[in-house]
Order: sequence, then structure tokens, then C-alpha cells
Amino acid sequence: MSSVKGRTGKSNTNEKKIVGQAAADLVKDGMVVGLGTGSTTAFAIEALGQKAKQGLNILGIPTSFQSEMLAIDCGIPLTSLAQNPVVDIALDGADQVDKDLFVIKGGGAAHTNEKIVACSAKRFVVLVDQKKVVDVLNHPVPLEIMPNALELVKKVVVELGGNPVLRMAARKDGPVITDNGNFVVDVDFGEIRDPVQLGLELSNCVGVVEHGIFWNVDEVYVGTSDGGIEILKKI
Ligand code: A5P
Repeated sequence: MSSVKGRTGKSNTNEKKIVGQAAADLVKDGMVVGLGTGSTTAFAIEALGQKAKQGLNILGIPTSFQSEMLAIDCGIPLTSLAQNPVVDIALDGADQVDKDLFVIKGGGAAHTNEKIVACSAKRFVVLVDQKKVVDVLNHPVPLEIMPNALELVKKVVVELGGNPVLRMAARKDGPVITDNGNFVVDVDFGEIRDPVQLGLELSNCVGVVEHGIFWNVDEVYVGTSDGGIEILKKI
């Protein structure tokens, strides 16, 4: 399907596919499922679509226009947090993961809605390929920001030691506009030794709608280069 050939779909496709399909097996009849965004979760959505066609009774809650469109294509019935505020399981990809299950997300500019769905879930499972697992997080942190707060946010994150870059669109003139109508600033902080503290400081920054550091992850399914799956769990 076209959705899996998107932003990062060409790298480690087999590993993404294996974890995506394994994640779909975690979903049981009657569950409300958070449908994450990106090329890895797309494999889980497609596998769930197959299961739905075979009779699995689920309701999906999408985290972006991308996952909504794919879920509709795959025949997954959808609902919303307004109708189903408790999500049984949320499945989503990530840009980087450490061994303590801190995660950076937002490479697809969907992290605000992803975080809302993940925080509404009883179980949050992240799906990555092996290259995304690191000892210390060092990936730039995406911030979804109100457009009129751009200069203010840049000033504050520089004071916090970051190097902010406004994310520009690839096939549109000007900046990326999120599904919520906002800008995204990617902030390079180098090595992030204390993701919780940094996350709290970013949440305090006026004009930041949401940052891409997540710490409510229950398990990470890692697709390994030998075709296996390693499962990282909170100790
Ligand atoms: C969307 O904004 C992101 O959080 C994605 O979930 C993350 O970038 C992982 O994407 P891939 O699975 O495409 O690598």
C-alpha cells in the first residue's frame, strides 16, 4: 500500500513489517485500539485490517489524517476519544528509544495527537527497528507550536541549550503545518541525559502545544536485523 512508502518507509522495511504484524497480534476481540502514525505502524494497521475482514471486532482511534485514511482503506471501523475515552491498547512507532523506554516521537509531526491517544491507553506499545534503539537519546525533539509563538519558543529553547530549526515542508512552500494547523520546530539538545526534566521544561514553554518526548511506554517491540523481535519492558 502507498502508505508504507512514505517518509521513512524505505529503511529497514522488513524489520518494520515484522514488528507491525506482531503488534497486531496483541489486539483482541472487542478492543479499542490507538492507531499510531508512520511507516512502522502502517504495517500494524494493515494487519489489523486483514484481521477485521476475518471477523475481529475492533474500533480504531487514529492519531493523524494518515492513520485515519489508511484505517478506512483497510476497513477498520473508527471511533473517537469522545465516544471511547479509554483505549485498550495503543500501537505507535518512534524516532528513537532508549533502554529505559524513554522515546522521541514526532518525525511525522503527529506527536500531539499520538500522545493524547497513548496517554488514554491502558497499554502503550512502541514499534521500532533496531537502529532506533540507543543508550542515550540524542535525536532532535519535535515541538508542535502555535505559529505566533515561533520567535518566543526559539528564544526559550536556546536558553535551555537547544538548537531550534523550523521544519520546512517538502512539497509545499513554507513550513510544515500539522494536522492541528500548527508549526513544528525540531530542537537539537545533543545528548538528553534527563528526558523527564527536559520534557517538563518544554511543557512549561508558552506556545508549545506538545513536545515529542514520551515516558508512558509499557513495551517496545524491536525488529532485529536477523528477522526476530526483541521486547523491551519497563523493569
Ligand atoms: C509521527 O509523528 C511519528 O511519531 C512516528 O510515529 C515516528 O516518526 C516513527 O515513524 P516511522 O515508523 O515512519 O519511522
